[in-house]
Amino acid sequence: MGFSEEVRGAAETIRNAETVSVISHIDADGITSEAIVRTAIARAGVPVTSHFVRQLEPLTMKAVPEDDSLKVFVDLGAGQQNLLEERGLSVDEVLILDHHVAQPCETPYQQVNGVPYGHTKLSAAGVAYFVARELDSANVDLAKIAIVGNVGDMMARETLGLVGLAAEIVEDGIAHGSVLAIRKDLNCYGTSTRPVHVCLSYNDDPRIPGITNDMRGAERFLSRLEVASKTVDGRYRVWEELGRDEKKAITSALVQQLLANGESVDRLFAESYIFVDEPERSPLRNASEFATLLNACGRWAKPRIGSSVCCGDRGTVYREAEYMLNNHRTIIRELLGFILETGVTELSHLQYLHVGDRYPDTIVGIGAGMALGKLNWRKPILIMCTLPEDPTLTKVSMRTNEWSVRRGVDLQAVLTLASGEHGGGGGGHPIAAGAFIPRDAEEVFINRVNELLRDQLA
Ligand SMILES: [Mn+2]
Repeated sequence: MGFSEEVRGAAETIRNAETVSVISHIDADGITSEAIVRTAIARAGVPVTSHFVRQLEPLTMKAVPEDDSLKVFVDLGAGQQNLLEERGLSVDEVLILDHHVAQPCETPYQQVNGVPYGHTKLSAAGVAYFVARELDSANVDLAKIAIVGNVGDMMARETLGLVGLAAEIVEDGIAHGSVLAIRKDLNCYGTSTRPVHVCLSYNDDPRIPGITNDMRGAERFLSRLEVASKTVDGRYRVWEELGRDEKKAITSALVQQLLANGESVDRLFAESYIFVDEPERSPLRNASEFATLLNACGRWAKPRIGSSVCCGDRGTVYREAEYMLNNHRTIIRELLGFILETGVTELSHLQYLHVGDRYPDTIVGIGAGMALGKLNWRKPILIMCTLPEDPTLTKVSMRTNEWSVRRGVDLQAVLTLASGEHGGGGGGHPIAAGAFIPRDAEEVFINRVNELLRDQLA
């Protein structure tokens, strides 16, 4: 069986269902997956409800309703089939749409997953999109939301744009008229909402001497090029609204700057995805900023708000989502200040800090990522925090950058291995990963992570 057969089979199962319960994850990929699946199922005339979980583990299995509905697990489930089995779910009441590596399981649950077929750059939102399109070709309007999920799950980062099946979704979005793909845009976050100099100074992929982490340097850079930083009415301009010649002047100067420092220009450009049906300078205007808004909703326990925004809600719910985003940024700024003020402990291949119970574990990783650029960016950063709901556990978040990944660092591998040695669990990506460990193992664990990073760089 191939991926397309799995997609067709899933559409068939959904069509034949009396009612459906969707169980999804609270990050941008999970929220977009849920929005796509729920919309497509409702359009097919099947009653559907949904449930969000932070992760699928024994404690959160209670979110899975005990009824006769078809349970559709999205962005989770593949790696937790044993839990479905323990719960006594039968083959004909489960459908898994996921992109995580499947764990072996006795019960042959129906699944759509690109990974076994080599489609490793397709997130759950992408899988959900193909099932939705199979249910009804009119569901191509959901391509935009699928792109947000894929970009939010870092499917475009390594390859500087979506590739493979995810690129097919982009083509659908372009044909539908809601998506604009800019082939060689600046590889930078915040091109629709951030002042250009802020955008440039926050970017560390690639790292540009004199601009990265240097907001004044970035401002001077723009004024040297005679690019006006503000509009006539005094508002800061964003990258997206600059003229073609202004963009060209900036990127040419950045190329020169990188070459002068002997740095590669490989990562200066990337494909970006603009949603032409969203207002300019809105966080919904491009895929990566839209994903941040959804992550803000999910990390502060309001995934449904994000889901409603995906489904087109632009009224009071959208204002609440904007509030979540601003609040999210304020607390992350505080966390960043705390990390920098407190300082990290440096080991040979690692820098770390324990923030205790001051910040929710759902945002600690983001703070770690931001702090890295302001600390010794050559060493991966590890931040620990305690979990108020379980004082015996410590949540570990790690972040590094493309520079280290290119040199062999893989944080997911490190954390999975090191946490496994203490009966904990980890996951993520080479550049960003997290894990849970027993609290009393912290010290041994830190030293082990340092050792594993040294081995990876050897
Ligand atoms: Mn995902």
